Amino acid sequence: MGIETVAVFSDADRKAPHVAAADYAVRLGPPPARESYLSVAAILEAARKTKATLIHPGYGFLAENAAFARACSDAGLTFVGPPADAIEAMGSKTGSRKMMEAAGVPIVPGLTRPASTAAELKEFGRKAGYPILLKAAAGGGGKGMRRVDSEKEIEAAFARASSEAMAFFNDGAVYAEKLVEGPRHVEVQVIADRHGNRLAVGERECSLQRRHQKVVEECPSPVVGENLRKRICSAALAASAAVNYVSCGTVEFLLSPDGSFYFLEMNTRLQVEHPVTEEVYGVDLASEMIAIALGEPLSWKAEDLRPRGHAIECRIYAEDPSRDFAPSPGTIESLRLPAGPGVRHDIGVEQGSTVPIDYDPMLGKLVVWGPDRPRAIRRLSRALSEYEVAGVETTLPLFRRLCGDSDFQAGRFDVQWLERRLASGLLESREPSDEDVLLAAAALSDETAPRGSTPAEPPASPWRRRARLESLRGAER
Ligand code: MV4
Repeated sequence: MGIETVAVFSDADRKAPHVAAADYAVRLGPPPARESYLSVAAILEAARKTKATLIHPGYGFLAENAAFARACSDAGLTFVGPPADAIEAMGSKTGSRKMMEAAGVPIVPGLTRPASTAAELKEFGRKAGYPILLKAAAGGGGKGMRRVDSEKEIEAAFARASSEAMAFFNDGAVYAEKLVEGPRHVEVQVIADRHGNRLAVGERECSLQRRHQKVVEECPSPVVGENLRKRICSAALAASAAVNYVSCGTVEFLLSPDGSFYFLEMNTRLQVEHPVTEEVYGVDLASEMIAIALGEPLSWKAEDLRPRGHAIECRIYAEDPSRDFAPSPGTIESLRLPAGPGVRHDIGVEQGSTVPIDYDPMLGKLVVWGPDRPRAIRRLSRALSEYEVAGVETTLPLFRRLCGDSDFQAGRFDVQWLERRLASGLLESREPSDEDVLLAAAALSDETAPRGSTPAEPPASPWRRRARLESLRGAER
């Protein structure tokens, strides 16, 4: 865009690639986020010192903080994101449900205001039928959520949900919804400019989650056809119009196995998984967001937005899947990235980078595009087999296993599938083949080879193994 950039960094990120990539860089403070990336004063001071005019908040930290958006405007800076009022309106679950109902956007049957007594919840349970779900009104991310299967559990569930909501959000308000069984998480990308133009850029499938953290995202959803896409996109546009939304945003829906969908919440920011939409729709959401903030009209029309092929994103974390996803901080000793057509890396580290314990340990995202879903999976599988990270454990082995899973290949999963599949041994070794047995025997008879059981990842192809053997023989000669 020809715009000079200023990176901000904490002491933990002084050597991070984004610092070197930007035209200027400003230190915010020590590693704790409160004193650096979450410090509004430090960020505004960095902008003042460098005479910045725009601030892009990214997708963490202050990205959905209405007070920060206002502080930017008050300081004469352009916040690259939605109006503070839209952030606020979507911040309350009960408040946003009420607005969505009024705007004709389907919401999960349930209350649109917090329950003040257990009796109100019982009345809803009797009317709607069990199971129901208690949720924190201020919540999100599944915190303070509680399933209730019968009236006799209400009192205890209400007390626990309420105290959990208090602990997490400093707001004990709780409401109830009918439980949707076996749902998928499907979300719609919306974008709007300051001139009243508003577009939906298709949906993303985000059902593959663990502890309410997305792990793999796709565009399009394998279960959304043209008809459903039209309906869910028009619901998302109505949702964003109801709060006068401007900029990039995402409307999350629960998609029931019976084909009905319900508004869950709206994320008033650019999301981590936006690249899959960019790959399939051929757009650049981040630069469009900046253009919108500068007052420009949307650069595409609805007719320009046609999905092409299929994209899949894997979130690569410095976590050890074989140890219940324990964080694995340390130094990236070596890094080899796969390349080729349809392979994209959005990555924040390089060889020699340290992964601090201070922040979310996402190293980067591998995004693969293919002409259709089966070919995107094959390309992903090949890219994963070439991807090498040494020095820290990563979630790569999980993705390698996933590519070989028949439910994943068939697109047959709901929001709980990944956790169930991890519990049923997704990461464990398969039945060893004859070849595996021979290799294990060879390893046992070799004093220098590491002892161990069957490899936890699919074996390399016989061709590759042969090539490695050949090269070892060559080294001996
Ligand atoms: C639900 C639900 C089933 N029925 N609401 C979890 C986080 C929050 N954003 C909404 N969540 C859910 N709400 C009703 N009425 C199931 C979930 C849910 C879920 C939703 C999206 C992605 C992953 C999830 C994992 C477990 C439960």
